[in-house]
Amino acid sequence: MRCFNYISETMSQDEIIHFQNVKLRETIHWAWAQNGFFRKRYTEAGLLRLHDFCNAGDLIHIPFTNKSDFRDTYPLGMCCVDRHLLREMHMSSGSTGTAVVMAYTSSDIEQWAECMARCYVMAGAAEGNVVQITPSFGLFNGGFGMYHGAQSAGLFVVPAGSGNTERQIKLAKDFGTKILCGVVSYAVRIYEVMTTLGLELPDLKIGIFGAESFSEGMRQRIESQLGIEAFDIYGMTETGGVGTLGMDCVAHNGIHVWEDHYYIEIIDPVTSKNLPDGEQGELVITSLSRQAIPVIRFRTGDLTRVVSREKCDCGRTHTRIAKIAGRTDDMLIIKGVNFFPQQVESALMEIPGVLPQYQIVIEETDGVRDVRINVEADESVTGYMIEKHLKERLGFSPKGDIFKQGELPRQEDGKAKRVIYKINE
Ligand code: DLL
Repeated sequence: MRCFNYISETMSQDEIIHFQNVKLRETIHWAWAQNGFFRKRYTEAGLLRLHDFCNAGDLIHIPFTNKSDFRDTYPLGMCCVDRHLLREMHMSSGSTGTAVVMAYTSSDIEQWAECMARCYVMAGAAEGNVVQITPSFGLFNGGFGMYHGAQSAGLFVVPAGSGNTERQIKLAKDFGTKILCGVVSYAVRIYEVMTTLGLELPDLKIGIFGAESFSEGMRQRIESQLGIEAFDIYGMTETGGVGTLGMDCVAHNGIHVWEDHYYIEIIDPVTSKNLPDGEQGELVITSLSRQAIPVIRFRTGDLTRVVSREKCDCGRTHTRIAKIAGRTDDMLIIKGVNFFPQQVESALMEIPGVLPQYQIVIEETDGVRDVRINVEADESVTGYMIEKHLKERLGFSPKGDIFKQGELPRQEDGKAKRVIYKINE
């Protein structure tokens, strides 16, 4: 078994717990000492003396943080170091348009690179392999994170950035790209452009994709289309970017969270109470080694569950969580039925002949919501087939239209917009 950091990736759960307790204390104390935002929060919650915080069991006394805290303190109100120690920043605007900023010291960049390098090696990357990075190199954390990690893992980077898909395919052929990285929908786009233009498939081996809804059905489609093994990489601006929260391994049975860098909790999104392993809830993260902007009990909004804390077949010991099932703020309620966009994706990918381009259109007329599911499919697929399958899977049968390949809008840059809201006046 090859690891980027064998000792850290295979330490026993007892060692992990001990290590986490030490690092949790350090992080809580660090934030208290360095930034009034955290001090005020702790004090308001009744934590008057730092010595009251001893180990993970005391976390329940620490208040949660969330995206609004980042937005309210824009740009650097939660920063815990002197500004002259900052070396990089990234930012996500999210659907509301208000920015969430993450800033990095050089130690934070090293920590990010280490997490991302572990992901590359976990996927099978070896020194000198060519990695093509397709997210943009800009405020979005995807491009730079994949770059920092590739440098640490000793890979040869083709920093293609976003868009210009025809050139991406040529680069992959000319430079012998082995590892293709990007957002999920871009993997679909690359295959589509290849087939539309009749281009020959580059000899790719590994795909590392994330940043969006990524059903198992979609993962398998991408694998068979591009002839690669596809991995589900996870991370977010607030935790330090792509790869910080881990990836699935060759066993493809859950995402290994880098637990020596992040402490995870799963809570009931409504009651905020901690849930036992196995139950789906909202993922809450406390960073253990981030300097500039640590996250403390950060409510990610992402829904998942603990799959296993046992040693994995791959030899790694870090806890596995399930694929992200959706976001707490993504849940759609139509005519009394609750569902997540990813459930629609999973159901659609089960229908042979349905292509991986779809839209969930929420129409609201006089305050009443309805949904249409538009999807691209080949001629063998009928509207009845889709309605019947969605009824079986979701419990209701939304109407929608079938489009030919290439008819639904595409995005070459950033995350695909799958859910569209239309208010009819
Ligand atoms: O999307 C980081 C990233 C870049 C991950 C490239 C993977 C690949 P943000 O823009 O801050 O950062 O968005 C973070 O995207 O809270 C999830 O809701 C979603 N997300 C990220 N990875 C996955 C995934 C990047 N593998 C938000 N599966 C997160 C499902 C994901 N959702």
